[in-house]
Amino acid sequence: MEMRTAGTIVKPLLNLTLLMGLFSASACSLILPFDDENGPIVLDAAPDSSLTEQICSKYEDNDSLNEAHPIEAGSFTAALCPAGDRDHYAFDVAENQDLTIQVTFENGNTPAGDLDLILFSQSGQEIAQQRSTEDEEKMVFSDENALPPETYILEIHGFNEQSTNTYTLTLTLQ
Ligand SMILES: [Ca+2]
Ligand SMILES: [Ca+2]
Repeated sequence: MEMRTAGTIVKPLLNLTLLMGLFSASACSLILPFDDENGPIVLDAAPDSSLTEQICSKYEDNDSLNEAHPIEAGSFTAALCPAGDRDHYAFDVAENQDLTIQVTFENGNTPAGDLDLILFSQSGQEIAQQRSTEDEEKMVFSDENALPPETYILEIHGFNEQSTNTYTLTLTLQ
């Protein structure tokens, strides 16, 4: 009789353990929808298919001020990729010359695609920054704001270390 009593005590405990197992299993499945919600964010952050190896390597290596790729007035398309890339371009401004720097791209309203600018002097001193959430970043130095004649270095970088994008840089000197 004592053994049976003991048995009836053990069985409910086992059943309780099973129930707890089922509960925790269902609790685990409740976590999955959160993973699904994170999914679209990762998809948005993924670089688009236009980021080919060819355009990612254009004018590289140019990740530091010392490696700035020399350019002249005109327009070209390059890209910030892979993630964490920084592009530097060096150009000369002559006496009494107005300078306009225009960088256009798409998805500037998302961290994944937003690009920003910094202009440095040749010695590496920061002159100006341009950061918006538009699909265009523009710097204008004209008339009383014209820059002294010198070599300048433009840095194009992402909003964060995950930002990648193609861009068109137009440099106007007149
Ligand atoms: Ca690049
Ligand atoms: Ca680069």
